[in-house]
Amino acid sequence: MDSILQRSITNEKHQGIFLNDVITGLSKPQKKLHSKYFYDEKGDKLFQKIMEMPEYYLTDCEMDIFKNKTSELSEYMIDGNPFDLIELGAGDALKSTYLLKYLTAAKINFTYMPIDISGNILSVLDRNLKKELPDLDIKLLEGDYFKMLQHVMDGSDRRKILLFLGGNIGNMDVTEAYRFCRELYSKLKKGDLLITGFDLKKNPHTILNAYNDVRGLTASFNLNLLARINRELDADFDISKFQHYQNYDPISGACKSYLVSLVNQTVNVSEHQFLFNEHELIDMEISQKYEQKDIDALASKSGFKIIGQIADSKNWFVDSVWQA
Ligand code: AVJ
Repeated sequence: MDSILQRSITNEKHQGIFLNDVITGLSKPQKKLHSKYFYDEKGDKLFQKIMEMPEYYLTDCEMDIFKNKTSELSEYMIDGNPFDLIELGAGDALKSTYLLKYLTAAKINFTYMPIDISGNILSVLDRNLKKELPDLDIKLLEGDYFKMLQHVMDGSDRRKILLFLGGNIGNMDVTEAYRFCRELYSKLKKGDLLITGFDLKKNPHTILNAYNDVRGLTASFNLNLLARINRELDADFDISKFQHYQNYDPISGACKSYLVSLVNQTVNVSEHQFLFNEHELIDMEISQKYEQKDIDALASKSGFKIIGQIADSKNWFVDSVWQA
């Protein structure tokens, strides 16, 4: 089976958008960088290491669901008609592979369509899946979620099931998450499904420890974005003059990471100059934690109906099944 690699934009255009986002973010009164840019080759590797840390429970929890509750999960998906299984931000698809194996073994007629902005990770995924599941019908989509989703929807009348796993929705604040779900809803047809992972509120120490790890991997993950900007955008951040600071607010559920400037300094990015005062922060990432009422509100406000939900054995993480 041939997997067609669809690309929405060229590399040069990618770089242009990256530069523009960095300049815009660092020009704000509260300096901000977007965590979606954490994932270059180095960042991918650091995130792999983060997922292997015992403190970082999210992956283990969702793995528990996909490994041990696969049949329950697939019951929501199977209705006798062929469908497209579209994974937003597939990465290495470690979790979804359990589902793909299950559906393939059950002779379900579906096409797997992973969407990712990293073409590098998609080719790795393709190679691995070809080995493990030679009969899987797969179509790789490299680029922006909504552009690729639109591309897939155009002229297709097959049922769609979207996967948005790993607590990726956590990288949006509550308003952004609502806009995101609303936009997904507007692209889907009635009856289509969205399956999303939510990391739940729990003992605040457990949450903070997952992001404030003693080995400093999360710190390196954040600092790597400055290094990436140096590598790709002709910039001169002195990485040793920034320090990672992590914070969790158990009331709002926002787990946030910042970089603190340790001195007064000037940083050049292409032709632009940015002044950092000592102690000034760059807002780097949010990992939003949810409680059930927040999930219910998000689903109904964006037009979906919750038809099922599967938790891991500790009840720390859920995959929520929504119908358009
Ligand atoms: C990939 C968004 C789920 O927020 O938990 C891990 C990224 N950041 N450690 C998360 C991340 C710091 C992760 N997600």
